Amino acid sequence: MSTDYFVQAKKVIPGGVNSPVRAFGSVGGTPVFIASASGSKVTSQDGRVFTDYVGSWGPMILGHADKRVVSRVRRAAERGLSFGAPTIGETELAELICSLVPSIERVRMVSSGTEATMSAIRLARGYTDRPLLLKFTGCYHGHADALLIKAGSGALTLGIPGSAGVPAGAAQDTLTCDFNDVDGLREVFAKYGDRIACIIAEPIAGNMNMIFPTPEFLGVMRELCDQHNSVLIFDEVMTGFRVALGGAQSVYGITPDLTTLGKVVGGGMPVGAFGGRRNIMEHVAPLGPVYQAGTLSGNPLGMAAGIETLTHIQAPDFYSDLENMASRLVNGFKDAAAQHGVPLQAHCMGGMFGVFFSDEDNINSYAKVTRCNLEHFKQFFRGMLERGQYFAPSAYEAGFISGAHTKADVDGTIEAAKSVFATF
Ligand code: KE4
Repeated sequence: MSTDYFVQAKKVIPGGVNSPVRAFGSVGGTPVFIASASGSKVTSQDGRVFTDYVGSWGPMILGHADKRVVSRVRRAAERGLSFGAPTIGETELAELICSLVPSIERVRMVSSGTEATMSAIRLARGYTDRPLLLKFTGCYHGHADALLIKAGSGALTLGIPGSAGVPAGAAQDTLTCDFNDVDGLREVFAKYGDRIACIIAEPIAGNMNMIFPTPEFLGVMRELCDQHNSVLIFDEVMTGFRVALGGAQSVYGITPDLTTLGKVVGGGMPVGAFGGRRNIMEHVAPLGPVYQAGTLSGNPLGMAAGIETLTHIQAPDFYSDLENMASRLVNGFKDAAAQHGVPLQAHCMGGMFGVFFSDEDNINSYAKVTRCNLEHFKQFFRGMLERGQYFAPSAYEAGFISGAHTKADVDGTIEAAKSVFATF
């Protein structure tokens, strides 16, 4: 059973997991040890099958073990795993990224979203010769010291929005503001504008569940960065190729100076990327003075998975089909909850969705998210797990649907939700 695997894992791995949010810390019980996955399903080490709405936290947009992706990765592996030298696969993925995200004129591959955001911030500081960065409460940009300030995702889940080990010197140059607080954002720039190197923002916040920007919020970021010559970084590690083919920036029509990518861009392999305006990116070594490097950056297997994934998400109707499936799910949840008098809000964009146990409508702030009913979430999470439905073990994470999810999958999930809500 998973309990035995967990006991064994904890003897050699802190908390038995290689990333905290996987530990089921906020929902209780033992994490499910996954043995395999295919399409919309994951299979546990003890043989249970679940319909999966985590998708490895976003990367598996085509579905698990997509035959085209696996085949390309296998062929790449047979030619060697890593060379530490340039390969044409890196150029091919870079060209794909630049073609799909027009604001990206030059792009550098790394091996995680954390590396992407960490590097983008160093680049913004080097380009502007300024120290301050501005992030938003509840947003998560990976675990680099300067970004573990009022962070979301696992940090928020575990109630540690900061972190031990981050010295004051690393945190002192990080300013924070509430997501969607336009007045607060203007005040911060009025006070610090000429020292702010960059804003880093999730254009749709996906690490305090899923929070949309208000109509003016992203535009005001762009206006203030232009006014103060600060760099606007959209962290699209989660939203990139997830909410739309061109990411959130293509939905809202706001052009950032830099974009960070992860998750989908690697199709399940360890790939991240940062890119943007040529005149900024040319400050990156070896062209410029901002150092950034990585032994496995541009790894051939990661490039193979990314190329195949970014190729197939361009299929006609891929995103409309994805959003139709996500809409079917969230509308099914809302109807099921209403039938049983369970306060629930839910929304989606592309293949990403958020579900909130709250009677407040228009959940558009960190404060509203933290007022959601955590006990209801735990009851939902555990009940759904018992019914073969695998959701993120945290009330502060978004959910994901893949191109492999079928109406039968989603209708089965909705039936399971009806059965769970009947127990509320
Ligand atoms: P990674 O270093 O985990 O590849 O990416 C960090 C990151 C950066 N930016 C955004 C917007 C992100 O969502 C993430 C990572 N997302 C979390 C899930 N919300 C990863 C899951 C985990 O930490 O295990």
